[in-house]
Amino acid sequence: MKALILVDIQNDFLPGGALAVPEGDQIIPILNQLQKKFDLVVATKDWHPTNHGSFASNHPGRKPGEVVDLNGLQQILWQDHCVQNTRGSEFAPSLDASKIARTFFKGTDPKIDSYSTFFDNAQRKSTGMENFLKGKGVKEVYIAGLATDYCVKYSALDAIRLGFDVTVIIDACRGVNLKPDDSDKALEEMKQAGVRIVKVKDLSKI
Ligand code: VGL
Ligand code: ZN
Repeated sequence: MKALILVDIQNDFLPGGALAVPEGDQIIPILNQLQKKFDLVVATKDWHPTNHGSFASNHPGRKPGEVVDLNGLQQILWQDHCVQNTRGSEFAPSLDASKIARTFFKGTDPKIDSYSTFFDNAQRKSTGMENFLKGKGVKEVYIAGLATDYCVKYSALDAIRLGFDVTVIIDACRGVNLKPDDSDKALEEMKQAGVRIVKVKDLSKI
C-alpha cells in the first residue's frame, strides 16, 4: 500500500503569504493531478500558536533568518506564519482537498519547532502520522509539497528511519532557499539516506 503525503500546502507558504516559498503556487495543479494516482492521501498543516518559539517576533531584537537556541536546539527564526485558525494557515483554496483522508498538525508546541510530518525537531512527540499510515498497511510513502529544504527534507529522513520506502517527487516540491543551493543540498542529503528522488513523469507506471 502506498500513500501520498502533501506537506504544508498553506496560504502563508505561497507567493503573497507571510513566509512565501518562491513558485510555491506552481505545484498545486501538479498535486491535484498527482492525487489521482493514490488510494491514500494525507496532509500536514504547520499550525503554530502566536507565541511560537520559531517566530522572530517572540525574540526581542532578533530578525528572521537569525539562529537562536530554543530549549537546547538550534532554531532558525521565521516571520510569523501559519498561525492556528488564520487564513494563512488554511490550505491553498486551489488545492483539491477532497481526497485528503487525514490532516496532521505540527508545530503546535511553542517550545519546539516541527519540520517533519512525523515528529517534532527533537523527535519526542509524534504527530500520529506514523501510526495512521502503518495502521493502513502503508509501506511506501511519496512526499510532495513545501518546502524542499525544510519540511519535505525532514519528513523524508524521518520516513526512512521509520522503515518506509520513501520517494520525493521533486517537481511537486519547492524550496525556501535562504541560501541558493539549500534545496540541492537537501536533495543530496535525502539521496544519501536512501530516499528515491523522482519527477512526476517517472510515476506514469505506479
Ligand atoms: C516550514 C519553515 C518554517 C516548512 C515550516 O513547511 O517547510 N519552513 N515552518
Ligand atoms: Zn513553521
